Amino acid sequence: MKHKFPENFWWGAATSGPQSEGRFNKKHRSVFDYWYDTEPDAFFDRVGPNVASNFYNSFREDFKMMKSIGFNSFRTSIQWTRLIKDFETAEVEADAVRFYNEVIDECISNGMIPVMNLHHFDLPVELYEKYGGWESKHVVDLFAKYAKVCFDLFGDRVKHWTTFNEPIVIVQGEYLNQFHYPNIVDGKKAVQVSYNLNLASAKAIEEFKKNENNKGGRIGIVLNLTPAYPRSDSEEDLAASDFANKFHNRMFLDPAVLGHFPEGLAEVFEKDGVLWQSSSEEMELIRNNKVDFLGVNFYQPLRVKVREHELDESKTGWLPDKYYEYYEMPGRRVNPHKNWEIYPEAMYDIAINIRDNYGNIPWYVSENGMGVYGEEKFKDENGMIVDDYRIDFVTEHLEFLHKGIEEGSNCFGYHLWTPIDCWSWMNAYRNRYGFISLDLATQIKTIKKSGYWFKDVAENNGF
Ligand code: BGP
Repeated sequence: MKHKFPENFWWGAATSGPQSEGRFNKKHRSVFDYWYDTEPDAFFDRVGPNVASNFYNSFREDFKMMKSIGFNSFRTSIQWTRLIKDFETAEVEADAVRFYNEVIDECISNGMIPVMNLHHFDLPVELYEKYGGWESKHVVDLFAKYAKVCFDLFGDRVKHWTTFNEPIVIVQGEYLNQFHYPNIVDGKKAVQVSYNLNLASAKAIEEFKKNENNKGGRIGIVLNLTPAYPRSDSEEDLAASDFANKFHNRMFLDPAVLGHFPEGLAEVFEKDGVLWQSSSEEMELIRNNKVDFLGVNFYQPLRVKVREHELDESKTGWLPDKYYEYYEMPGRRVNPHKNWEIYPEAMYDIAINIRDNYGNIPWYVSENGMGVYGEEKFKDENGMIVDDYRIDFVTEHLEFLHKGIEEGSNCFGYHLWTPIDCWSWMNAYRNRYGFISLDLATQIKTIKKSGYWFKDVAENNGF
C-alpha cells in the first residue's frame, strides 16, 4: 500500500447540532433560527434549520450507516439552545439531556469515538438581544457555565471535546462580511469579539481541567486554517500576507496552542484605535489554559496581495482589509459550485507549520470536503450518486497529509465534512458534502460511491 496511516488513525466525518438535528423539541432559538424565522428569503430555496437532516429522530439509523462505511470516530456539537433551559443559571432541559445521552451512547456502541463540540455558530439569540452576544464578557461567563454542565453530564463517556468550531467565521460572519445574523459591519467590535471568543475558549478549558468527570479526556478547538500565500515575494506582498495570516489564522491559533496572541497584532489594533479591552488576569487565564489537541478544517488557501487602493475608512470604519487585498491567482483550480480554490498542497504546509511552529501538537483534520450543487444528476440506475470528483478531492488531500505525517507531523485523523448531507447556514442544502446523500423531501438517505470508497480506505488504514 502506498499511503499507510499511523495506527489508530481516526476515519470519520463531522457535522453539527444545528445543521443536522432539526429544531424538534428545542425551546430556545439560536441566531440562525431567529434569522430564518424573520427572514426566510435569506436562505437558499427558503430552507431553514427546522427539520435539517432529522438527526434528532433518526440518529440510530444514521449511526448504523456511518458504521457501515468504516467510521471509527464522529464529531457533532451540542446545541446551547437545546441543552440549557435558563442561560443565567445553566439549568438544563430534561429532553435534551436524554437526547444527547442517547446520541453519545449510540455512537460509542457503534464503535465510533464521539467528538463533542460546544459551539458551532449557534449563539442563543436571547443573549445577543440582551447583552450583544460575543461582544459581552458576561456571555463569555455564561458559555463557561454551559461548558461545565456539558462536562458534568457527558464527560464520563466523551473523552474528546472542542470548545469552538471556526471562531474566526463568527467574527467574519457577524461583524465583517454579513453572512451570520446580526450581519453588522464593525471592525472594532470584530476585534473585541475575537478576543472574547479566545477568552471563552480558555474559560471552558479551565472548567474542563477542574472537572473530575473528564479523567483521561482531552480538549481542543477546531480552527479553519487558511494558509495565507502572498502574490509575490515583494516586501509589500509579504507584509500583506503576514497581517492576513495573523488576523485570519494566528489570532486564534496562537492563543489556543501557545497561550498568547501573535506578536505585533495588538500593536496594530492599538495604533488604529481598535484594541480590545482586556485585563492581565484574563491574559494569564489564556496563558494557563491551552488546548491538548487541535482540529483543523481546511477548504481553501488565502491568497493575498498588498492593497492597490487605500481602504476608504470614512465609508467602512476600520477594517482588517486595510492591510491586504484578496488575490485571485491566475490559473488556479476552483470548485465551481463554491468558487473556492482547490489547493491540496496546503494540507502539507499546514502539517509542517504545526510541526515546526506549534510544538508539533497532536492534531487532526476535523473538516475537509467538496460542496457540489445538483448532485442528483450524477445518480446511477440504482439511485447511487457517483461522485468520483469527491473521491479525487479526498485522495489528493490525503496524499499531501500523508507526506506531512511521514515528515513527522503529529496528525491523528481525517474527518470529511460531512457524514450525511446536512443543512448549511445561508446555503441551506445547496451544496452537498456528504458520503451519504439526503433526499430532502423524503428524508431517504443513500450511500454515495465515495462512502463505499472511504470504507475501504478506513478498513485498510490507507490506500
Ligand atoms: C465550514 C463549516 C461548516 C459547513 C461548511 C460548508 O466552514 O464549519 O459548518 O457549513 O463550512 O459550508 P457551505 O455549505 O456554505 O459550502
